Amino acid sequence: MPTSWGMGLRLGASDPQGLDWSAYAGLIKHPYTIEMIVTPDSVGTYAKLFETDDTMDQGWYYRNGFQAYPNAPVTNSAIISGTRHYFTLVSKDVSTIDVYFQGAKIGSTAASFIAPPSAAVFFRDDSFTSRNERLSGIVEAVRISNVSRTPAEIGAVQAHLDAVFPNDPATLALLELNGNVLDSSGNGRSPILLGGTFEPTSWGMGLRLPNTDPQGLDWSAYAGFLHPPYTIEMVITPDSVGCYAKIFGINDASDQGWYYCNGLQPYPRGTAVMSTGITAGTRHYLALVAKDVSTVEVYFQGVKIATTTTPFTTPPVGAILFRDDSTTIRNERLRGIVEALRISSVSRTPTEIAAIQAHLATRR
Ligand SMILES: [Ca+2]
Ligand SMILES: [Ca+2]
Ligand SMILES: [Ca+2]
Repeated sequence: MPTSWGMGLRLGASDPQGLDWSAYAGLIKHPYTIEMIVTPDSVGTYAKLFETDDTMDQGWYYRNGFQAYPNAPVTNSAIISGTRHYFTLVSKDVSTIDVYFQGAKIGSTAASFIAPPSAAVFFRDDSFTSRNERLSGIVEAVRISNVSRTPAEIGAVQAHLDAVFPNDPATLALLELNGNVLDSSGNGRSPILLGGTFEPTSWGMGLRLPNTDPQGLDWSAYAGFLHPPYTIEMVITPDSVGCYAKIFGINDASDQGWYYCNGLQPYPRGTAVMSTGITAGTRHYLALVAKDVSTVEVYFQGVKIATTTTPFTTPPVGAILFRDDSTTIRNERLRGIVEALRISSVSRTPTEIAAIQAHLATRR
């Protein structure tokens, strides 16, 4: 069925289910790594992930965590149903594995088998328990490797899974904000972090604005790129959308810029952009698509809601995000969390913007 990464294998309705890779089980010898991306419907009772003998109860299960039965479970409070799990099982020797969850190591355990195993069956319960310990959920992808994947490699896969925006040659800067403000486009255009902290979100991490000054990001070193065509895309969950909360400014001492003000306010030159969906406490995907030096199209949740006037002369002299200016005593302060930001050298198309919204919609 369709998933945020193409399609996945839906399991749980009946037996037989799962995948039999036994023809190649002999390849699973130390060092090996097995990675799987699973969104389970339940993690509470036994749900089998991997076995090396279809008649035996031994193997890997969900059981309020990850369990290489009959060994003690490796628990983690984030292993819950209905969310996507990236598990990485890395061999330490022929009978022991390190367990990684969402890109980070959460424990080590005996592996339930001595590598290489005689069989390799994924996502099917054994006949010993009458095939009742059945995984229900969606499997997104599986990778089996003949090396011990490194923490850096595993972290990179997780970062890929958590990416809101794809990277491409038109990307000027790409900030996923998953614990840092590094530009992951490869262009090296990271902003200065003026203030904020990082906290877990459904797409990795986001920048929590502290509601004290200084806060936000300073991208002024690259403001000269903001000459049409360009697009600024932001994913923000604001605590308030009341007047005024600054999103983007051109100068630390200038009141001009983009604000929340019930809707969006391109102050002082444009007209307010209103949408009933622009409310506090919900995640907003905003795309500001510059068409020419004075015209900007505003997209909200993947849909164009207005065409208005750019509130400043382009290119701006600076580019300060999520911090109010000194003119209004820094009181027009945005509160909330910023999930990701992309700045592009093109006018992103309605199709591109709708695709980002569809991708975002796969996680609340
Ligand atoms: Ca079983
Ligand atoms: Ca202001
Ligand atoms: Ca993020």
